[in-house]
Order: sequence, then C-alpha cells, then structure tokens
Amino acid sequence: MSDFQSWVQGIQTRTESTLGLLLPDSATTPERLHTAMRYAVLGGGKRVRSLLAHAAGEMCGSLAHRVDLAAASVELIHAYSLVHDDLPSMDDDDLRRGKPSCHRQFDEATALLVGDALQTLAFEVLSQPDFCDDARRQLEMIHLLAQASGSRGMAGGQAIDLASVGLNLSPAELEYMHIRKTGALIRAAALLGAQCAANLDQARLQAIDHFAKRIGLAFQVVDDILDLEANTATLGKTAGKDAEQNKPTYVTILGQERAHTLAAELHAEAVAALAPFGDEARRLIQLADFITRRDY
Ligand code: GRG
Repeated sequence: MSDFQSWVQGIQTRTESTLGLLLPDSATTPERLHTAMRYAVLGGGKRVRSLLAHAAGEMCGSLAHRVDLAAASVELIHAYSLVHDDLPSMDDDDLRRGKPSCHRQFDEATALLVGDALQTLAFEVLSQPDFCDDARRQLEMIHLLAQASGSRGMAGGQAIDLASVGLNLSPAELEYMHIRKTGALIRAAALLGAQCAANLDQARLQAIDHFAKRIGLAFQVVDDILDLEANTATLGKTAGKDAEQNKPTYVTILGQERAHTLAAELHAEAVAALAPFGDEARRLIQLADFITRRDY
C-alpha cells in the first residue's frame, strides 16, 4: 500500500469514528430516525470532502482534532444532500453507496427528516462552544458552511439542475450550476480544514481556495464521465442516470473526449495553484490526482 493510500485509509477511519460518535445512538428516541441517520452517514462513501479538509489542514498546520469536527460537519451536509437527492421528487434513485437509498430502506417521510436532522447536526457540531478558541473565526466557518449549502450554493445548484432537465445548456451555464451544486461544498471542505489553523496564512488560504474551485469542477466532470463509462456495481449508485433522465452533462454538451480533456485541464490548474508551496501541498495534489483518476 502506498503512503497516500494508507493516509487515505487513516483519514477515512477517523472520519467514520468521529461521525459515529457525533450521530445519536440508534437506541435513543426516536429510534427509527436515529437508525436511519446512521444508515445514511456511516459505512460508505469515499469521504472526499473530509480528505480535502484534512489535506488542506495539514498544509496550514491545523489542529487535527478540530479538522475532524469541521470535516464531519461537511460530510453530514453531504450525506443529507444525497438522501434528499435520491427522493422520488428529485433524482428518484433506489441505490446509494451500494445499498438501498434511505427512503427505500425506511420511507420517504423518514428520509426527509434524516436530511433535515443531518443538516442541523452539521451546524450543531460546528457551533459547539469549545470547537475553537477564536469566536470570530468560528462564526466565519459557520457562515461559510451555511452559504455553501444554501440557495446560493448547493441547494441552489440542485434547483438549477432540476430545472435543466431536457434543456441544452451552454458550457458556461453548466459550469454556473456545478460551481454551486457540487463545487461549493468541496470548496467549503478545503477552506474549513485550512481555517482550523491557529495562525492562518492568507496566501495559503487563497491558493487553497483557487485549488478547491478547480478541483470541485473537475470532480463533477469526472462524475459525468463515470455516469457514462462506469457500471452500477463499481459506482455503488445507478449508472447511466443522466442520459435516462435527459440531463445536460459535460459529456452530452462537450462530448466524451473533450470532457476528458477538460478534467485534465482543471486538474492542471488546481495543481498549479499550489506550486509555490512545494511538498507542503503534497496531500492536496495527491487528492487532485485521486479525484480526476477515480473509477467510482
Ligand atoms: C438535495 C439540496 C440537495 C442537494 C443535492 C450533491 C447533490 C445536491 C446531489 C447529488 C447528485 C450528484 C450525483 C451529484 C454529482 C456529484 C456528487 C455530489 C456525487 C456524490 O458525491 P461522492 O461521489 O459520494 O463524493 P460519496 O458516496 O463517495 O460520498
């Protein structure tokens, strides 16, 4: 196993254990809701957002136990978005992370509540009074996550996505949507990891911001390619959904070959943003490689 692979496994394990501790026990009333929350969050997912938070945190000298909480808050928002995205009124998907989606395993009302409760739990975690000794910084972090998740971020991107079915978007319109739907939370993950540093260097923060914007978009381009090229078993979610639902994607708009080229260009731009930091940015650069070369 490479040094990077063992780093990834280590972060995935500590993310799982932090989330396991933060989520209410299944035996706590209301048991069905808590069981469903744990079902939706634990035991699956690549934890890309947590990995980004930790990699950015390492580059900025952040305190690891703070990054654990910041990363968990982003993973909770992400898990909520997947639960709601799978609902019949949205993407209507039966499979998520290789198992029945939350509303299929439980029921629609429970899945709605799971999303609601995961979202508020994320902010409960980030607003814990002992999370950070700099109250202003903590407020800025809460604000960042709220903006990234809301109608000018992820939820807004999802609204544009739902309204785009059957439309022939331009590449610029597609980018506008994905900067919000997928990119905003990925950017927030990296910035929150950096903001867990006691002494934050603004040059580093700006470079990470630039990196995260480019790699967030690359993540989506790769997602669109995988929807076409990968199979359901590898993805752990239904492949071919975009075409089935007549959704505009980077593949339908640019074609398969140009979508691959775009992913490579975005990757190169992301990596270039970190060049001044040399080996200190190595984990983020390894993650950029992982995000663009992944097959699930
Ligand atoms: C419902 C408000 C609301 C938002 C939903 C994230 C999202 C917005 C929808 C998911 C649909 C989708 C396939 C988006 C493309 C990129 C993406 C977020 C993929 C899933 O993220 P991964 O691959 O998932 O990081 P894992 O399971 O590994 O955590």
